[in-house]
Amino acid sequence: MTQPAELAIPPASDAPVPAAEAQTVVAAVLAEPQPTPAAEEAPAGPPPAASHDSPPPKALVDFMLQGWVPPTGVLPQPIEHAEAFEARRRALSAKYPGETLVIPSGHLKVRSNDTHFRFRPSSDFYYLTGDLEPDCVLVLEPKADGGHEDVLFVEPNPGRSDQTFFTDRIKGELWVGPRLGVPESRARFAVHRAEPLSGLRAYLEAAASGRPFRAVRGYDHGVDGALAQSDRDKELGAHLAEMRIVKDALEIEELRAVVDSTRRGFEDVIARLPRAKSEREVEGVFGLRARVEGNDVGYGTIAAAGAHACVLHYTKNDGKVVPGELLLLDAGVEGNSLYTADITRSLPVSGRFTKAQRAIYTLVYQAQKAALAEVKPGNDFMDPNKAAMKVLAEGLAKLGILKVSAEEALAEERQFYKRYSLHNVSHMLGLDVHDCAEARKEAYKLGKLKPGMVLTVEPGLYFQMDDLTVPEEYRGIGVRIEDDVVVTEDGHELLSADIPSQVDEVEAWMDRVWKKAKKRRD
Ligand SMILES: [Mn+2]
Repeated sequence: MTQPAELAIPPASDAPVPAAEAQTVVAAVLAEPQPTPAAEEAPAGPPPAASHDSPPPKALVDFMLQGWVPPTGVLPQPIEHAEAFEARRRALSAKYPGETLVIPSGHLKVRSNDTHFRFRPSSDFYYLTGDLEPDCVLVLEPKADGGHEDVLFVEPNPGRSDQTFFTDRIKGELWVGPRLGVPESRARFAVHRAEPLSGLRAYLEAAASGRPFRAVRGYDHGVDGALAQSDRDKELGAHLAEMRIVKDALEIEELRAVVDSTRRGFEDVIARLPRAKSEREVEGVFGLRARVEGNDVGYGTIAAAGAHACVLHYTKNDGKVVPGELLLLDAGVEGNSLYTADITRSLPVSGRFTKAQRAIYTLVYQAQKAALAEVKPGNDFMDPNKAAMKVLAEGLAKLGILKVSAEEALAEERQFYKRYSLHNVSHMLGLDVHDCAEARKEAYKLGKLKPGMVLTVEPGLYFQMDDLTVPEEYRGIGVRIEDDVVVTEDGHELLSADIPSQVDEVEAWMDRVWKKAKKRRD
């Protein structure tokens, strides 16, 4: 997936909050409770019901509350890799001595009326806890003797002790399945303490009145309402993004696994291509792999056939798949660990590139090769981009598409090559497809590549159907080649090396997949 050339970098401040300011932070909140949609914060009173529900008579409630196997009281085992999540919390703790830190998971989001999107926690919250449940809030509470205590606020699980298990269609166990509850969450996520969500507001108000705090914003109405905003929050967001910019060993393993799933998803699509009628079908086939092997796709699949490939984020996927054209497939499996791949291949629907497609494809491939050669520690983040754009500009001049020399086209004040290349070639990749977007410029776009960074390398060329500067034979051709790489101590490792990208190798790959699919059918 491509990203706009300019990253939005929020201003940041490290300045300590004055004590007086800290003491007034909750005033606004106390005066004015924040209205929230029913699904996003449990309202007082009867649990959420729909207009087509019937309220249960008292006799039914009494009947429903009895006759169940009593809970065992056995606490769950800690999640796998609990020590990696713990290490991240300690690293965060060390950065902010004496400050309260608040990181929410976020809430269910409404799709329409009373239906919701499948829940996916905020990346920072997941990175620090491994917890996938909605409405939770992680608080790092400073200890008197240094360090922090990890406090996880969660929705309690009343079991069969009140009627909500069968009447609450948002949280009831018989509506949406079981959730952990308070002591179970403490055991599962190996935090120091877990507390019921009902105590969060009073806790935050008390905590914020006594000492400086920072919160990750925009995910939780309760948190945003209870704590006054400041630049310190943005600094916390930037710091978390910068923590996540260099991946630990576990994260690189997770990324390796989702890139591999994504390869299988691409092969599913290739196997289907001879029969595929539409871009929707391509999206669906890839989506099946993503749901079978992972959590979901990490972003809206771009299944852009023919001239749709010239629209960078063509996620409508409402067109036909026509033999002779290219299919630009930009897709990534998001694993159950929420790390996502981000791969693009431009595939000839019929299995063979035409002469014009081959010429453009090869140019993009050469640009990617040049960019990859610049992915090594100590290089500027922008070095791969510069290398790719030089190759593209020279190629465009050679093809007669650029009417000025490559040098003139590359000049800062012209950048004419961008008419056809449109976007930069790299972004960070991890829990988010455009990972670490809140990092400060000097740590990301204007920074150096470091071992452990995972980024995409994805040059493209896009010739619009109505572009009179382009020879007719190339109009409507869009090519992007996108791979995922990890920076190593002495260069880089191509995580997607098993997904062919050289022009002849792509044709051979498609042949292989088709032969295998035929064998399975016979
Ligand atoms: Mn991308």
